[in-house]
Amino acid sequence: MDIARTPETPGGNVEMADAAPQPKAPPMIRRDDYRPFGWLVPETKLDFELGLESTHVTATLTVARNAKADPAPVIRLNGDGLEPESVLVDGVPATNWTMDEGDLMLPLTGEAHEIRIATTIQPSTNSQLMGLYASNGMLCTQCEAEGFRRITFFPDRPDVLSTYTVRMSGPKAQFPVLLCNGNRIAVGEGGDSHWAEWHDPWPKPSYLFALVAGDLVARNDSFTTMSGRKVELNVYVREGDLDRTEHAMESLKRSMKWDEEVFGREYDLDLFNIVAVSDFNMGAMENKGLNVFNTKFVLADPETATDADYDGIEGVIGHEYFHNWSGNRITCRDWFQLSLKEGFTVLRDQLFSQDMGSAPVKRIEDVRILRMAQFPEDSGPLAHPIRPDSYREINNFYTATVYNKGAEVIRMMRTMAGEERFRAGTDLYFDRHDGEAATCEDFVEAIEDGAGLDLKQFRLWYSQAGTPKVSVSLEHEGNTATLRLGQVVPSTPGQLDKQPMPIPLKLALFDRASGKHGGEQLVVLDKAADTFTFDGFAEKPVLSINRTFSAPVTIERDVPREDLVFLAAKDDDPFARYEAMQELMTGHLVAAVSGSLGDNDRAAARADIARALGAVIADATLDDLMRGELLLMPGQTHIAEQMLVADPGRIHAEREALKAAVGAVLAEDLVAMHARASTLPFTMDAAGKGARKVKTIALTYLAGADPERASALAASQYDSADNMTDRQGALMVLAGLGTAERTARLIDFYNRYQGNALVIDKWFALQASSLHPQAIEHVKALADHPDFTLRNPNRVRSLYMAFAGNPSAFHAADGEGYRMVADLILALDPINPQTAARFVPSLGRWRRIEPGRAALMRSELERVAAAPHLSRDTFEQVTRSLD
Ligand code: 0A1
Ligand code: ZN
Repeated sequence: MDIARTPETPGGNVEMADAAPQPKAPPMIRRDDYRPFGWLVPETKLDFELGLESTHVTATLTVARNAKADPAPVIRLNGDGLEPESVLVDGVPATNWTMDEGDLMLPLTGEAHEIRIATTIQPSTNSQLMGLYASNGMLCTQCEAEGFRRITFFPDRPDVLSTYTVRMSGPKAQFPVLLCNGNRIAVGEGGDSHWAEWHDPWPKPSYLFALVAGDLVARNDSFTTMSGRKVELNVYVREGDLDRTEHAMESLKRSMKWDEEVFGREYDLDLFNIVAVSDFNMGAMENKGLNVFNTKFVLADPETATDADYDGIEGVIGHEYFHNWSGNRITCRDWFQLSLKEGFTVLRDQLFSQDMGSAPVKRIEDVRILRMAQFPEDSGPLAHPIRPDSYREINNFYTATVYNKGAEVIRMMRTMAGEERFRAGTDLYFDRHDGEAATCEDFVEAIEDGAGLDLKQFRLWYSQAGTPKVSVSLEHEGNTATLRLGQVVPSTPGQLDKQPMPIPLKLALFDRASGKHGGEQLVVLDKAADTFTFDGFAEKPVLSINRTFSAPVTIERDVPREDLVFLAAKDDDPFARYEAMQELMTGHLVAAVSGSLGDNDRAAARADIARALGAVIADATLDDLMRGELLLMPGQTHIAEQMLVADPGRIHAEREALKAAVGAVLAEDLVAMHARASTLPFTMDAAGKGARKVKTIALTYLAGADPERASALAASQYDSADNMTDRQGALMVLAGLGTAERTARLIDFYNRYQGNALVIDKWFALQASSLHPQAIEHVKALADHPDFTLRNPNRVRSLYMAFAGNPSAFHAADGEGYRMVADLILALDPINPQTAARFVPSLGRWRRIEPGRAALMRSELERVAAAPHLSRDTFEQVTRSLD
């Protein structure tokens, strides 16, 4: 039954005497309903008496009427699961307060008051990991988006900025380190206890508050800013982890320098602390001066972290650091503006990583993430614009759309303006809105004014959901090439009619004979259809379009295979080369799956693909990092996205068959590439990383064609590995095979790294994502493993996210995979709703899956929806998915 619509839609819920009671839907929050808060809170004083079981909090707020808001006789102080122990107004106990849905409603008569409220919270039972919680004996906080209200009563909304002074006290032995935002201004001790007082001079919203208390050690360093100020830097971890923090610290210093050079942004406190915690719902959090990180994005050494882990750490450290300006100095007016800070900061971290390593490879990786995570969101029931119009639970909107598509939208502005003018736009934005809670509209206006762009129509990218489809055809007559472009922005839930949007497309027209083009051009398609002509082509050129992925769209074109082979080999834009290779393989797989290929056509396509891949292996002008990208097969999600309704079983079979065919044709080339790359010693430079990348890719193709040979090679790569990239790559291939080498290496891996949580996460994930035909059984057994727990989000993700992303297992035709994920959601929801709700989208794709499986997926969603006491998070995702 459709419980989403029943409580809210007028007339949609016909009350019947014998109908089961409907759960009450959490209220819908709407962007249009924004009103400024009636009160300002210039100062906030917090006093924490810390304990794992029980922490006593006294909050003293100075409040004053907000002249820019409607008069508010009652102040609403948000609370979640709190009980006020005492409420004082101007030092006098108040009795006239009431409670409303967890919030404290306090009538105030004057222009300004001091409010003091005491509460007691229980960090050790806080399994949601929002607010103040215990993790491995330490205390830490997570307040974005609405966690602060689980600590004390407060106007917990991003447009209420306050200056915080915080005192915390607790047992010295248990909590030798006491940290908060800003600068430590006083310390003291008495008996077994000690205290510290912190002051943050920068007004901030409550979601940026942070506190950490625990037995931690720090890697210490410093950074001198462009104006010559020395900033103390610390990366705090548990004692045994200190020697795995060097990369994090170096990444932080590189981020600080880069933001000065590229965006002119200087750090604004004398201290910057990072703390790593092992229980964390997300990657990391940008609390002012006290970033809290998931250990996954701090700890690394070559023995335990892969090259991807190293890159991830650099990117996330950069991301959180860059938030200091794009997020903290300028924050969001309300949560609908989340992409203001997240889209912009993702773009900033992407550009940073591009500059630190291989720019084209980073661009390809970012596009792959967008296609894997965001395109399905945009074409499914949870589609929303980068600036949503409504939500029930804001946690559900920390999405690939808000983050990654948000970054693409700003990247398009940068492409249209050029780097220099874009910088003028961002300078103006930082200047104009420093210290404010701003909107996406403020950002667009600043870019318009600063960069000199007209973004009137471009604003549609903020309000329209859905990935535009751009149709492309090229005709040739005489000396003229005519390019016809069309665009359709697909309907999405709640948005049936869409306007055409400006789509900046970088393109080049290649001369077939010379393999050269006369210069890259930028065309902006801003109508439903348009035509562009290009003179001076005696012969029909080869079109390279959406180079560098200049717009987040799907290109639909009928292009001869030989043109793709040409571009894959000759395009001077590395992204376009990758794209041509992907298109070559995707085009074939889509045709093969939809049954439109005869045996001869199939064989011819496979031969062409193998030849193109062989050319990539042989191309001496490529470095291995890029070679690896060109050799990657398109993921199953990407292939499924090309079809209206997909059959995961058939896609999997065709994709594996192509892999096997290529592996057979190129066996000797792949083995030679593996041997050549294996001679390189371990280094962290591009050559070293590239060598490791192509080694494992070679194994994956070989595994499809000749499992015994691949297994032997993988086992030897595993046994001789002196780094985690090689070892994990080899084990990934072995985990998918039924050979003798598999079990021994899996046991060895576990024994070798037992006790190292981040590596044991990999051990779970490798098995859950494996191609092994019994992967489902393995996942069930792993769920009963003593190291598995629903209380640690990293562990849950390592088993179940990996499983939900493993098409052959998750989409088992009998629906067992769907049942397992629904069971997980139901078991996890009462413990950690935020993480539980993140598993819903995998089942929510049912409309795009063949009818047999679709019915099974839907019925699992219905089973979840029917459960009593669902969290707001899961309720919203499940009901939207069933709508
Ligand atoms: N602002 C953080 C993301 C984040 C959001 C919510 C969290 O709470 C569970 C934690 C982190 C970022 O973009 O890094
Ligand atoms: Zn962020």
